[in-house]
Amino acid sequence: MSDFDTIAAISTPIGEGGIGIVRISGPEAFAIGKKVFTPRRQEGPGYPRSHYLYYGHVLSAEGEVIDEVLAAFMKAPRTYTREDIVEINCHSGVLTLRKVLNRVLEAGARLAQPGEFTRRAFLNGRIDLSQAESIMRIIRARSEEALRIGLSNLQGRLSREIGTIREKILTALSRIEARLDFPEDVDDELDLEREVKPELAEVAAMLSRLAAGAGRGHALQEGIYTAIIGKPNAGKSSLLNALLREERAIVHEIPGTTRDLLEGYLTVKGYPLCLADTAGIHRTDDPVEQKGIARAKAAVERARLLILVLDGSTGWSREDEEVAELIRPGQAVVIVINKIDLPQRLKPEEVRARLPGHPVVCTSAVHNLGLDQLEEAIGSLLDEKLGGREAESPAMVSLRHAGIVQEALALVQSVLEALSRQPLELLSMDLKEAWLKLGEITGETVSEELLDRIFSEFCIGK
Ligand SMILES: Nc1nc2c(ncn2[C@@H]2O[C@H](COP(=O)(O)OP(=O)(O)OP(=O)(O)O)[C@@H](O)[C@H]2O)c(=O)[nH]1
Ligand SMILES: [Mg+2]
Repeated sequence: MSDFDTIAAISTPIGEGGIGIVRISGPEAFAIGKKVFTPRRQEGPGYPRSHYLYYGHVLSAEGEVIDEVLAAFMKAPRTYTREDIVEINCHSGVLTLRKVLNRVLEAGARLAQPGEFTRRAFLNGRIDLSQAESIMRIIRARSEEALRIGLSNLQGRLSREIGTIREKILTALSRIEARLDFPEDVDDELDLEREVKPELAEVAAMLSRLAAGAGRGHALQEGIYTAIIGKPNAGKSSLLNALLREERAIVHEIPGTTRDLLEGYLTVKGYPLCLADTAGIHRTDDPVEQKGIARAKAAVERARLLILVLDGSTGWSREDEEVAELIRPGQAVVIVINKIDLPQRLKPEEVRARLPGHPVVCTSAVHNLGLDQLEEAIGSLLDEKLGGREAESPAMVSLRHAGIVQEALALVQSVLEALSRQPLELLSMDLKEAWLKLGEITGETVSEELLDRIFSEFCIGK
């Protein structure tokens, strides 16, 4: 496989739809496009004009019509990949798109790998790596804020911030290196503390700011896994249905109704939640129920947010105690006292005393009471846990970026601490490493394996 052959793929989702696009990119794109596409009108010597839409047909090698299409020929470099591109707008039937793609492959293109079009945009210097990654994030964004972050990163926001930081590290590094290379030229009195420290302190502050926003950015991008837990019959499935405003889960007065995990998506105060309804947790001999309970416990492990449902009509029980013991220290929990439409045997004060430090909300899942308060409580708790809604949203959204920033921050901090004690060689080594690390975000110092890993997460055709 070469980076410069001609590739093709179906670039729209597979399924029935208005249009589906087969995209071809590379040096042979125009030749292949002309081979498979026949314009309806007789075209003159200027054919095909760049960035112009032609009406016509894709024909098989035998001259049979495969589809009626619109084709665009786009000359490099003003294209997505900076190579010649041909896009064929077909009727979006699974079979039609496959046939058109096969015809294109038969005419000399190679099937593109996942993310290969975007990888070429990166390799050809149209976008840097963080911009390439933000394209995937835009496609996958589950909340308005995540989409905004993705778009601002595509426009180069993160790259600019990282660029500034790397520039500052380089300045500090060059001052240290100057002392290393020409010790005699440098005034011994010259104070490293004065020369390098302010620059590096600023770098550390900028990196900390980026790191602080990472958790929130990531949560907004990926969604927050939220488990609804509680003893059998507390009303967990009813609450899921009430929050999703649809009859998703089976609700029944028989305890142990829910056996398997059931998930649904919901946006609460701008946070994308993946809500999981779980089996009621209690001791049981029923093997199916036991499996369900094991899944419920795994969901608790995985969850960033727990909605612990108590039955207000039954009072505190040992089963509630056992469920509450599953909460991990530091885990975000909202406690719900459900069934407030019935005579109450569980007071919020008692719950607060038993499980201190968590917000308590009263609801009736069957009468849709208290749901707004529940959403409020979830929103405030997540604001608190994820670092609040700053005026400016965080730039970072991927764990990869967060990891790199953390590593670079640790290196810069260690240099700052050891500035007057350590040999200059060591300081310079650490700074160089921080500079190189940060280059992995924009792709300036990135390895082939890392590129493979990043782009393999893309979909085919992007
Ligand atoms: N009165 C009243 N009944 C409720 C309320 N919420 C749930 N119920 C009833 O309680 C019973 C159990 O509800 P579910 O939602 O199935 O409870 P669950 O916690 O999912 O139960 P399992 O799946 O068995 O663990 C059903 O008969 C519901 O109609 C409520 O707010 N008020
Ligand atoms: Mg249930």
